Amino acid sequence: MDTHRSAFVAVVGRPSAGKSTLMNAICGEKVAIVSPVPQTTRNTIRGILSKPGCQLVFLDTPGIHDSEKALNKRLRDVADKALADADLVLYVIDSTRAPGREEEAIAGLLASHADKTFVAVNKIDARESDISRARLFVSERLPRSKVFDLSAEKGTGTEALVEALSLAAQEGPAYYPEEYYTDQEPVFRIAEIVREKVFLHTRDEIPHAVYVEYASHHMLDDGSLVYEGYLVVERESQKGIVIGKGGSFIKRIREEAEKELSDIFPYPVILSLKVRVDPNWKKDDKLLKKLFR
Ligand SMILES: Nc1nc2c(ncn2[C@@H]2O[C@H](COP(=O)(O)OP(=O)(O)OP(=O)(O)O)[C@@H](O)[C@H]2O)c(=O)[nH]1
Ligand SMILES: [Mg+2]
Repeated sequence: MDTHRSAFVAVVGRPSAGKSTLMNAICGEKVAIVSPVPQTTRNTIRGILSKPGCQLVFLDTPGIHDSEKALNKRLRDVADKALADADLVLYVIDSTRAPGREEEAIAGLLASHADKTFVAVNKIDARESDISRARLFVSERLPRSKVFDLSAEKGTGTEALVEALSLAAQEGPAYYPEEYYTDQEPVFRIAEIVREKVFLHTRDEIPHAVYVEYASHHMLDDGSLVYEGYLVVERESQKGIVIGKGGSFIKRIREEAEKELSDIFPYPVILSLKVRVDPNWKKDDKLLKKLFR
């Protein structure tokens, strides 16, 4: 019998390049939350693809962003650690955007990993997509890396990439049972889905001002899970926006999240959400380390 192969694959790239969308498309499940807001992902999210004889464990990371703010530094550390832990690297480039300084910095970071780096030129379905510009950028900086044109959103072009990653995986065990597609704890996934709804329905600084704090959970006799938590914001004015007129906004978040969570879990999820203000949460290094790993 053939030997089993496996690999940890770090998914890296600029914010909003489509890393989480691509990982979800490959794993066939919504493992990581997705939104048009840059820096949606704040943790390393594992997505697992098991095929006969091979398991790929994807490490979806926060987009690498040039900035010295404490939060951005923390997100960069999370991505750096995933890179260090990975056997292979999947570098996602948004073909609709001109590669600027940020893209240059990421390509520079990956130069020493070129042999184990696979490049996804993403969003080729979009009207603004410029595949040759992205390919030229890659060929000049990572000439030894294999490049794949794809659309993570439409799920087209991903098979060839998965095939190449599987071939590059070395002999190794299946780290997770075959039916697992992620290793996230239910309470973490619930908080993420709630955060996604906030990201999808707020603008400007609000998405980045929010985190979801877990308080407690319990099961009801009918088998439903009750999750209690806080939407933590930085300012009193943001609290008003997140609650909405007569509680309308938070109700919308709750209802949309509950609906989606009931598809993800085999039991209904009931959310009890409150809003609280913590003006310093983004400056608290200890808290950031605990929240973003
Ligand atoms: N047209 C098009 N849009 C895409 C594609 N892939 C992702 N997007 C969109 O791009 C936006 C960002 O996608 P994400 O998957 O959240 O990007 P990300 O790289 O994980 O972003 P961060 O977590 O913020 O670093 C979302 O609005 C997606 O719907 C694609 O193949 N085509
Ligand atoms: Mg993401």
